Amino acid sequence: MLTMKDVVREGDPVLREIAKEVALPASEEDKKTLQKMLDFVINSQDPDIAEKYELRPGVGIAAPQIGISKRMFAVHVTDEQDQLYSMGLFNPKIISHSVEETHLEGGEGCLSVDRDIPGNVPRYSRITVKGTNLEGEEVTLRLRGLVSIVFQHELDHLNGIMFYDRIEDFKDKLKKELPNKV
Ligand code: UDB
Ligand code: ZN
Repeated sequence: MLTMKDVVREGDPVLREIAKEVALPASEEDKKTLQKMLDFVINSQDPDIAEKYELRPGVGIAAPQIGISKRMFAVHVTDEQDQLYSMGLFNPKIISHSVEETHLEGGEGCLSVDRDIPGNVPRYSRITVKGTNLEGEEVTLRLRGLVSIVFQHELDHLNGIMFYDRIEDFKDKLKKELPNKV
């Protein structure tokens, strides 16, 4: 069973790598790993298990976060209409997205980041994602709201991007543009 000890933290170079495509059909080993990641997020949301193993209640985890630079992630998250998205995906890809952007009120955190980093993280409001699930089926998902933000956060991990890379730091921007004025 995966615990927080298995979660690599900020500063580990694996979090900055571009993860490699998973060869399909997925090997038994890759399926086992992805199922363990899904079990981790499910377990982390069970109050008794979370307390016993000191798990942070997570909604998603990407393979680089357990030190495996492969394009796969697991999510266990309920949308605003009470629909549960509980799945592992191999080689997920955004095939289209809205122009409109959104952000999580109160910013984002990350299982691999042990500090609070405030600021809005701009995300697409709506995305269409394609990938292959643990059953080996190709799936296409049209997502919005929290679920869409979780998928985008996990997809970023596969491309070496951390949520705070996307925070618009207006002060820093201003410093670069108007160094004499700040
Ligand atoms: C999380 N959970 O799992 F808006 F019901 C975060 C942690 C880092 C705080 C545990 C989270 O945001 N839960 C949440 C948010 C809501 C409503 C709700 C539960 N992740 C997963 C992660 O680090 N994956 O790599 C961070 C999230 C920030 C935005 C999406 C993923
Ligand atoms: Zn994260």
